[in-house]
Amino acid sequence: MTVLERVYVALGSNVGDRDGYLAMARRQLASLPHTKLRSESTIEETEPLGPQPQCRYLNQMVLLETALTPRKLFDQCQRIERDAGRERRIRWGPRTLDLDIVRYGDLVVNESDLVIPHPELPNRDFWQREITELESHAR
Ligand code: PH2
Ligand code: MG
Ligand code: MG
Repeated sequence: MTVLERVYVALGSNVGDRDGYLAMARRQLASLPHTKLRSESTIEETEPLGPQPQCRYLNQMVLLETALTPRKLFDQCQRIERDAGRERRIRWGPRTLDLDIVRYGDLVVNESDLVIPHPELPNRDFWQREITELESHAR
C-alpha cells in the first residue's frame, strides 16, 4: 500500500501574468504522477519581502496528497518553475513563479538545498493564514 502524504506547497509570483503563472502551477501540480491536488486557498496580494523595489506578489497555498518523495516533489517544483521561465538571479528577488514545499506531513528534512518545514513559515503571516484556511476545509 502506498502512503499518501499531505503536503502544503506555497505558490508565489510577482512578475508578468501573475494569475496565469499560479493557474499554470496548479494545473501542473495536479497532473504530477501519484499526486492529487486536494484544495487551494484564496489568492492573496502581499507586499514584497526582500530587496526593494519589487512588485507585489500573488500568493496562494495548495494542499496536495502525494506518494512522491520530498526530493522528487522538489525536483518537479523546480521543473515547473523553469517551465514558467523562472530565472534565478537575486535571492528573494522578483520571480515569475516560486513553488516552495512548506510542510510535508510531519517530516523534517535538513538538506543543503531543501529544508522542511520551510524555515520562513514562522515569519510569513500570509502562509499561516492560507494553511489555516486549508485546514478549515480539510477532510
Ligand atoms: N517570496 C520570496 C521573497 N519575497 N514576498 C512576498 N510577499 N511573497 C513571497 O512569496 C515572497 C516574497 C522568496 O521566496
Ligand atoms: Mg520562496
Ligand atoms: Mg523557492
